[in-house]
Amino acid sequence: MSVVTKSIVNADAEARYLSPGELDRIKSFVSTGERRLRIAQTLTENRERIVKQAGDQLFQKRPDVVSPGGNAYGEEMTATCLRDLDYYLRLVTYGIVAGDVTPIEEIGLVGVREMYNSLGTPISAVAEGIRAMKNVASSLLSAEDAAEAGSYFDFVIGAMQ
Ligand SMILES: CCC1=C(C)/C(=C/C2=NC(=C\c3[nH]c(/C=C4\NC(=O)[C@H](C)[C@H]4CC)c(C)c3CCC(=O)O)/C(CCC(=O)O)=C2C)NC1=O
Repeated sequence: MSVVTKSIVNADAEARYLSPGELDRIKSFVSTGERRLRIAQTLTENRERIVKQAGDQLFQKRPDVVSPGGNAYGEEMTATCLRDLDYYLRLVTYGIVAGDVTPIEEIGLVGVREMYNSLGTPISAVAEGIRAMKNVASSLLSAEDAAEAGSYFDFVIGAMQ
């Protein structure tokens, strides 16, 4: 939920007007809107390149995951691994547009450790892949935009530590 929807739900539950604090937060959400949309657009347009390059970097750093016995070994498993990176990039764009990490958390992080443990996927390597996506994405953005986008990638990485 964006801060707009959230504030309205909270205010209406108490049948009150939006408070000055809520209006301030909405003002900041609206004033950063153009920048957040620009970032989301760049990431969306470059999604294939970001995922591909991040995958290459990950498999260079962690050759074990694509070696025999590795969780992403074989064409099909490697493709599934890249698909997971693509999922997280998509969720990061949701967070950036909403100005809120809640969509990332609810769709992609609740129960994620248990899930990867049960699949035998090394979560540290997934985090490494997200870190690589952050670096590739940053190279496509201005420093200011990269810092904004970076905080959402960091949120995902943090949940996988
Ligand atoms: C949008 C929210 C969402 C997420 C996050 C998600 C993840 C997800 N990744 C999966 C599998 C997988 N995930 C990976 C990923 C990797 N293995 C590695 O060694 C690498 C480190 C890493 C890539 C970075 C692999 C290889 C599998 C297949 C594992 C298997 O079938 O044994 C599965 C099991 C079912 C399937 O194969 O599709 C799920 C549910 N699904 C979702 O709907």
